[in-house]
Amino acid sequence: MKLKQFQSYLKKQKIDLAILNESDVNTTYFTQIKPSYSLLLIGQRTANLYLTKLDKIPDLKEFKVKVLEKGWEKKLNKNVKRIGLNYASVTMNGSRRIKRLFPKAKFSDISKQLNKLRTTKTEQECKCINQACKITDYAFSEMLKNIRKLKTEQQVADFIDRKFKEKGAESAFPTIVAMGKNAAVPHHLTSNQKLKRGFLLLDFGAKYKYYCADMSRTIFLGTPKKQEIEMYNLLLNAQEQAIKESSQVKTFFELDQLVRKQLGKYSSHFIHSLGHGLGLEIHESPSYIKESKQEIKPGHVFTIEPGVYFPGKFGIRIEDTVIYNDKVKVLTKSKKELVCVKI
Ligand SMILES: [Mn+2]
Repeated sequence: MKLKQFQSYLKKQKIDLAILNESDVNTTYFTQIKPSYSLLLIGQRTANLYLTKLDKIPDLKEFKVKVLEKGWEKKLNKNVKRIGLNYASVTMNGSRRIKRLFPKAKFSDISKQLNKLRTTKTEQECKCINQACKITDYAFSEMLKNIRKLKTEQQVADFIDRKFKEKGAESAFPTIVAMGKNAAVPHHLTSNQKLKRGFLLLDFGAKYKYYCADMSRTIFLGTPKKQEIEMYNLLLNAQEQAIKESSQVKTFFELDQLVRKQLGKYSSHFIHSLGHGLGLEIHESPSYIKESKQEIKPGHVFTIEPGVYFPGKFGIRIEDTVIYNDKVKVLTKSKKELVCVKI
């Protein structure tokens, strides 16, 4: 992904070599593989991927793949003057080791550039994210068909995770299933709580070919009261309004503010930001926070997920993964009208 673009950045910045360490997700970005251990060395005209003997040696078009054997470092060109490191990922130990390999080199931070590349998704990335979203929709509809057989939060989560695996995917993050007052905690840890009357919040997403989807739906077990229906619809309207008006605003923060306005007196119960970018990671650029001043641009993939939380009582969140081109296209297509399940 975007190797040439990154190499021209290195040239412009007079960085001779960028080194990505073993756990850097950007190695997967450039190579579209995920070795168990690797070092990626990208020069202005070279790209070498070092692997251990433990992984299958892949056939990559844009990369020379080499094995980390004893003395591998002796073959490195020690004359590099400037090295780019991802300060957001490299550890103290890792950077010390690199400095020992290249004692004369100076170091620069390339983390901002890596984020910038990844913020605008390529067509191939969009395909993977779209597929991850489809699998997420599938898992949800299968779960709804089977919910009366499921007895606890954990059983619901396990069911969803199994459906991901069935489709060659995995969970992008631990599936959240939160019953009743548990849903007032936005990141509730799924437990053995029995299902009972009330709102049931589900927040889950498949990861397909390393790319994430993220969706939340809140359903009702039993028959909701008028007040409960009203609260749900208030939130749903705010979420759909945000989708509609995303092309009318400039920045992510403005979109966030729009939803708060819409929620009126309940906006104090909306205790997190409107969403986040996602791709290889479940949380990545772009960001909704005010300080980021990030504009909504074509190729951005992000979530729109307002929520309202009433401690000790219940919580509701409705979330879609979307892509922006000239307007927002919703990739998670599960229906959002309140689903009520007889218990
Ligand atoms: Mn999310």
